[in-house]
Amino acid sequence: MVGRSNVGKSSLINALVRKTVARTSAAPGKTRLANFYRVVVEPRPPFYLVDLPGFGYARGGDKAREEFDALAADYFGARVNDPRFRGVFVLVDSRHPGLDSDRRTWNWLDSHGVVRHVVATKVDKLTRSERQRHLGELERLYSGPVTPVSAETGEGLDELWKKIASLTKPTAP
Ligand SMILES: Nc1nc2c(ncn2[C@@H]2O[C@H](COP(=O)(O)OP(=O)(O)OP(=O)(O)O)[C@@H](O)[C@H]2O)c(=O)[nH]1
Ligand SMILES: [Mg+2]
Repeated sequence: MVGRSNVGKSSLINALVRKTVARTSAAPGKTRLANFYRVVVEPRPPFYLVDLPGFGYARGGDKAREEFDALAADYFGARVNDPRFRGVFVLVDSRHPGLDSDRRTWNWLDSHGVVRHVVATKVDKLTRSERQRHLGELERLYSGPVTPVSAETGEGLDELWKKIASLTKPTAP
């Protein structure tokens, strides 16, 4: 799970596994380390969901940003060529489509050949007309399908599980 601070990465993990495993907070900058969650859905082989610290967290100043950049470079640098690393969900806040920092992250992942998918969070907060407008805007900006989700109402979690299942399929030997 990759995305700006406070976009709902940790909440989405909790919603997916229907259990509070990840710490969440109304204030940005909650998750400070990469957290690995081993998920077992019988009879499939276990896999890991990874909750990364958010980017764009201003309060910690340059130091917090440097720390995240270093962690991200370290995290992805060490994994992009590892076949066990299956891809990234880029979480964007459905209320704010088209933020530069989200676009930069998407492009960075693209340039490193990372399999990625856009997840629009907090859709429960959108009005009906915003929903249509913002989701359309996101699909246009990211040139492809976007999965709208809400950790609050559970919307989109089934679709996300399907996506996870296809990403984590065992590869042929
Ligand atoms: N209404 C609504 N609120 C949400 C949703 N998902 C997360 N939130 C709220 O958004 C805030 C941030 O959620 P987190 O899951 O901690 O965000 P994060 O991306 O892990 O943040 P960092 O760890 O700081 O990077 C919390 O107050 C959550 O309750 C959602 O789908 N709907
Ligand atoms: Mg978090």
